[in-house]
Amino acid sequence: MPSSRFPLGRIALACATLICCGVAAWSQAANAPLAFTGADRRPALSLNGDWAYIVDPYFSGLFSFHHEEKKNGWFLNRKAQPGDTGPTEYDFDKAPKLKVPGDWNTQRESLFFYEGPIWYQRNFTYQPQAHSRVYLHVGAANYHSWWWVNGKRACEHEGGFTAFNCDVTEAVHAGDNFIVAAVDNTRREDNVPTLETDWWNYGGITREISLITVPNTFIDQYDLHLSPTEDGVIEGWAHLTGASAGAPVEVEIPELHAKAHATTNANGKAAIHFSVSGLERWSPEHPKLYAVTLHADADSINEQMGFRTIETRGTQILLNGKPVFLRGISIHAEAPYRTGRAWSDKDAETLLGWAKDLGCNFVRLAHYPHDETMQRAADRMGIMVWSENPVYWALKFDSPQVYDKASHQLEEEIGTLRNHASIILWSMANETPNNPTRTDFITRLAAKARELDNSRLITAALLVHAQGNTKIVDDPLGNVLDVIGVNEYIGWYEAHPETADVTQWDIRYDKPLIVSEFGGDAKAGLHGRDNDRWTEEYQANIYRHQIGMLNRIPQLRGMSPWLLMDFRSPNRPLAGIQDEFNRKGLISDQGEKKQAYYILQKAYKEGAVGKPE
Ligand code: GCB
Repeated sequence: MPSSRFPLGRIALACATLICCGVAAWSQAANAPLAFTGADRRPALSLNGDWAYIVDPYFSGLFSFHHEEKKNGWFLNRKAQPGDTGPTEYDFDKAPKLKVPGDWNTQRESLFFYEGPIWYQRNFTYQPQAHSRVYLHVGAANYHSWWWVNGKRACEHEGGFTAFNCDVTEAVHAGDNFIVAAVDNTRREDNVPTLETDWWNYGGITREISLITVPNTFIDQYDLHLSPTEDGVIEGWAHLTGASAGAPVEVEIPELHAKAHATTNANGKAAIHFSVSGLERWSPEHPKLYAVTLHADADSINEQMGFRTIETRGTQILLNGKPVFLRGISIHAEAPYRTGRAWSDKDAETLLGWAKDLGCNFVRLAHYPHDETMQRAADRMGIMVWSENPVYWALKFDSPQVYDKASHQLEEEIGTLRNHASIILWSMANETPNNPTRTDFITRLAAKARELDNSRLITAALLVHAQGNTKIVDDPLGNVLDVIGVNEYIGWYEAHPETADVTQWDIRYDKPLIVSEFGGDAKAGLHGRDNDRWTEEYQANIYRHQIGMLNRIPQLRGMSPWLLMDFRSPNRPLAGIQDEFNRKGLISDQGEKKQAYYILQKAYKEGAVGKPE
């Protein structure tokens, strides 16, 4: 049954599936996966670990030789029996293993460039509890995945960077169980992102996976934030599934001796509004988190949450009512030292620890929603976050199905991450082509983001154009943004680092501006003169001249240079220098700090770049 939460999105996704893979009956039969807030706070049986895998480039585990969906596909996890009338040509018990979480590309040399379907299987034992529901919680599987439990369809999911939850209550039983999944990272024109990106298309179950148990009536989503208009008031809502109107919901912050009582309406949603006194607001200088408990019926969730406000006033960004300058850096979800997709607390703490050491109070988590472990680390460490939708470069903006995919991923991103105080900006897109179809698409997406969460600011990284030495920011998308992001590569893709000294900015919006990217490649340890491309000196020279230029932009309220750490990209084949890495990191993938790191660090620590007002 399609879920009532995302009815339109799911129908559109079902159609898209039918076209691309011919799995006609699939989406109707399986449950639509749901986004939950705080799924990682639920009691869980971890399914991390070794999973058997079978590489299946022709997807013959699911399709017959005439490309019809098989009834006896590999999801049955069949074992050959004496007397069988035909062969069983797969056996998960004899298959090799992959670590989950983990992309497959960095675990097997033969899978390094692989794009296509791979089957996963693992056994688990389970004891169902009375009056409860069981969900398979998947942190992320890139890009398209199909899930079966004990041979029964569980769900299908599209989108490689958002968490989802499949209801498997009817499929699990007491004792021995098994899960089979097919994960397909094939790039397609009508996917989000689309065919072209500048990062590695890491495939697989890339984030943590577990079974979570909830009572029959439970809180699937909740939103709590400090009111932007009423001093000392926390407001928001909680949504209960399986509840009728009038169900009581309670929110408690023991440290503040604060308790709120609310009741659900006919849609299962309870509006929350209560006063607190003595609240210490979350900020980078004081990342105070409170234990918060939500109760409803037999359900309860224990959260760790910070409270702060974020707004704009003219060209200023106000955090807790005070102007702030966002000293940032961009970050890909690339794992430090081992490469591959980042997922662990240690990955998050290493990346954000470097950002802190650099003097940052802000990070741009590009170019897709990062793992919730990253947002939780940012909450703890006091780092403001720009969280981004994978609307990257030239999607098929004229396709309603593509819009539905982008909008669905945005719903999952906000639905999952909405309570992290660290997130101050939802970014709608990166470097999209300036035309009316694109503008209409992203305008609708921004309206959707505001409808889902009006307590944060909306941004996007725009392209700029130039007349002589003047950079002009006039993309009409700027009209729908609260904060304008712009990317520019003076000294790398255009002109020379020194050209920044004579560059003027003509910004047609009276809004705060973030230079969301600038930079250049340098191979760690490669030295030369300031004008020798690929050397640390060249990159450092770009940063020196950029900092001078940025200080001449009166409405500049933040920056997130491209980027903290080198990352793998198949677009970067230059042998001996790039070797399939984008080398614009201030730190190499092996943790070596380049010269430009120290230049930016000095500017941030001495307050020599940017001003809050
Ligand atoms: C950009 C993109 C980013 C690329 C970067 C580069 O403008 O937004 O994804 O990786 O340039 O290095 O070219």
